[in-house]
Amino acid sequence: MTIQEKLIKDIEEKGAIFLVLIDPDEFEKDDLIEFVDICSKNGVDALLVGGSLMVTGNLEKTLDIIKENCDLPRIIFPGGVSQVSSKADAILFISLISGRNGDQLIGQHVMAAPGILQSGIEPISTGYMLIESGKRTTAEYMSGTNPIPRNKPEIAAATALAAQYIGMKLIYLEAGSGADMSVPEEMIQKVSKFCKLPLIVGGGIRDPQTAAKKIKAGAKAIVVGNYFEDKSTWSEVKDFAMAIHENQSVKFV
Ligand code: 1GP
Repeated sequence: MTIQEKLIKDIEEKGAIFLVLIDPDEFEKDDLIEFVDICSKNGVDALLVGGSLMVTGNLEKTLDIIKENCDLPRIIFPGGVSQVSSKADAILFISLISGRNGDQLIGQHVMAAPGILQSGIEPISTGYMLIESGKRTTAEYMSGTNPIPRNKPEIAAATALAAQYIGMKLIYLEAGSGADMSVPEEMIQKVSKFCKLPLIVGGGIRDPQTAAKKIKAGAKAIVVGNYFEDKSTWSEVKDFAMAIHENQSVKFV
């Protein structure tokens, strides 16, 4: 079974899935060992690994530590073309479809594709949309693009539908790591009504209640990163998982 098939199967069984984002720049080895153990025992469905900057270049080391300490799928969430590694299980092959920067739509992909083939990891085609969330985010700045205005759900819905027609496999609505405001429920509702691809929502989600609201609106995967960079929050991993898995199961056709 591919990682994409496993994610879909988990969504169908649990209603929605819980993805934790690990930024290799933010974790010391001992903390990482402890944290991934907590994740694997408390309902996290897969780990995303990556970051917009990756200052320390610890991607491979981080992937190794995760593999040694838990069985969760490791999916690279790349901030750039250098973030490809055979030590992962899969990579979100992201096109920044909210923007009009050709390099982020296809240019980086051309450079990354041979390395992905060589690494043997599974690329998962993902339509990635930045959504306005208060302050300007790292992702907006680094990509040189404008986000979709948060009061324009119809633009997000049309963009997601276009990605579905193009043949992408997942949609990711992104408010940005540590965003002041998460993706609005109204937008999630509209996108999930128009587009039949599994919808990932992340950025600025800091409590299980907010995660549950996104699921109720139609999200099929919730990403939490920044909030778990403070050890004192790790006891809440289970609460997030329960809030996210609580809902009815679904079937993708
Ligand atoms: C960022 O969507 C992810 O790319 C997660 O966001 O770090 O704010 O949880 P947070």
